[in-house]
Amino acid sequence: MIIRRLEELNSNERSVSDTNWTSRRLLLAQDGMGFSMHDTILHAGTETQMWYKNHVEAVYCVEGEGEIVDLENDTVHPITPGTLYALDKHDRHILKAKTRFRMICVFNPPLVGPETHDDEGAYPLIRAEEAGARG
Ligand code: 9YT
Repeated sequence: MIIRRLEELNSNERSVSDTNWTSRRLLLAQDGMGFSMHDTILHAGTETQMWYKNHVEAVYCVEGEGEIVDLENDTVHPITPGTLYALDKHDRHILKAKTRFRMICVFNPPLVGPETHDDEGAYPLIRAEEAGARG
């Protein structure tokens, strides 16, 4: 069994930040669950364009207010606590945080740890074996 607490992740390599967000990576590929799980804070006022070509992702909002723009069909959906979106078709999208936004994110295949967005808003596909024994 794995027990892990958010406060343990805030100051180690499982806490990854990019310009618009900080992601605490609770479960990673090397934990052997078949998915990764992240507690992500998006900063107020930010707009982040993403396209997870290599992953599917489900995102559950637990704090804050904003919206998602589905760039596949130019629709906009409000996102508030209790709303889930699932990128089952690798959908290109923009996430707009009106306030500080807190999301629980699940990725398949799982992230291995250090990934940040590339120019297209994607994460590269890194296999756990390539990443070695990253914590
Ligand atoms: C909601 C959101 O930003 N999802 C992307 C994942 C997040 N940036 C992370 O955990 O790396």
